[in-house]
Order: sequence, then C-alpha cells, then structure tokens
Amino acid sequence: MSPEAAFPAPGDALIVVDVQNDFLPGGALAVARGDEVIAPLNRWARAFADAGLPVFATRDWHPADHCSFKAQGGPWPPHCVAGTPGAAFASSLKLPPATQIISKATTPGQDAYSGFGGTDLRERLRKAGVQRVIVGGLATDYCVLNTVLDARKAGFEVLVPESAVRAVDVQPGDGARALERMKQAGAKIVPDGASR
Ligand code: VGL
Ligand code: ZN
Repeated sequence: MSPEAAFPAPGDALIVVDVQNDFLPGGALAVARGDEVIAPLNRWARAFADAGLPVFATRDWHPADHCSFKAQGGPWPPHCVAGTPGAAFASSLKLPPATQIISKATTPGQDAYSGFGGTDLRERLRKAGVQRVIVGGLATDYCVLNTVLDARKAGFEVLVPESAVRAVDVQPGDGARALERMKQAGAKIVPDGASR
C-alpha cells in the first residue's frame, strides 16, 4: 500500500506553508515553479476537509521595516508585507473554510522561517489531538525545512510529499540538501512517483 493511501486519518493535520503571491512566479521573492505546489496542496486540503481533519496555513506576515529585508541589513528583498497583495495566499489555493491561519515573523526585529516560531501552532496541534503532520508549500529550503524540523522536535510524525514543495535554491542543490536534512530528522519524504 502506498504511504498516502492511509491518509488522511484521525490524528493527522495538513500544514500548508507560505503559499503566498510573493513566493510565486512574478512575486517579490519568487520560487521557481512555486505555483506547481498549488494543485497537489488543493487535493490534500480537500481530502482533509472531507475527512473533517484540521488544516493549517502559515503565512509570512512582515512589517514594512522587517529585519530580514535588505534595507535593514537582511538577506531578502521586501516580501510578504502584512496586508499587501504579495502577502495574500495564492488566489488558486483552495483552503477549506475552517483552515486555521498562522501568521509569523510579524514584528520588525524577529524573523521566523518555522511556522512554530513565535506562534501557537504547537499548542493548536496538541489541542486538536494531532500526532502526524503533512507539510507542503514554500520554500523547501527555508520555511518548509524549519517547520518540518520543529515539528519533529515537538514529537510529531512528519510526511513531506515532494510534489507539494519547491525550493528557492540560492545555491544549487539547497532544496535537495534540505530534503536530506528533513529525512535525517526523521521526516518521511514521499517521492513524486508515489504521491498524488
Ligand atoms: C521564506 C525567505 C524569506 C519562506 C520566508 O517562506 O520560505 N523564505 N522569508
Ligand atoms: Zn520572510
């Protein structure tokens, strides 16, 4: 039986990471082929909603003077400024109405690649009785990586469908190395052929 055939089951949650316009082709911090995660994530989201299981969506939600922006000495161009079109979820992303939105890196002085960083995501997962999370979104080598590592540290089982993640690849191979680090941390990477 393929791994995802058992999904989703009670105790599972879906975490959709930062599928925001600024990370999509044409955006301020575009991830190459970032739009390709949307169709598989829509299928996962529908499966979770149909099963009555929780869906979480994280978003980068920065103030205009955020420390990660070049003007403040950070590594990135301005992106995902709270309330701007670039910070909005992709319009083709079909999040179920009950999706719980987790905003992160919302203050000028702190960055957070992880959806667990400075948020109540862990408590919300615990309260929902979640034991296993499926994580997809953008970008493999930053926010997906750190969300997955924190989920493992918090004791959750983690599944990452390769079809549902894409990398920034500032250095070629960053995305592949990030997947390797997730695997080392105990996450299960589901290769494209095996996934939806
Ligand atoms: C991200 C770079 C800067 C991400 C967020 O969502 O992966 N990457 N801020
Ligand atoms: Zn950011």
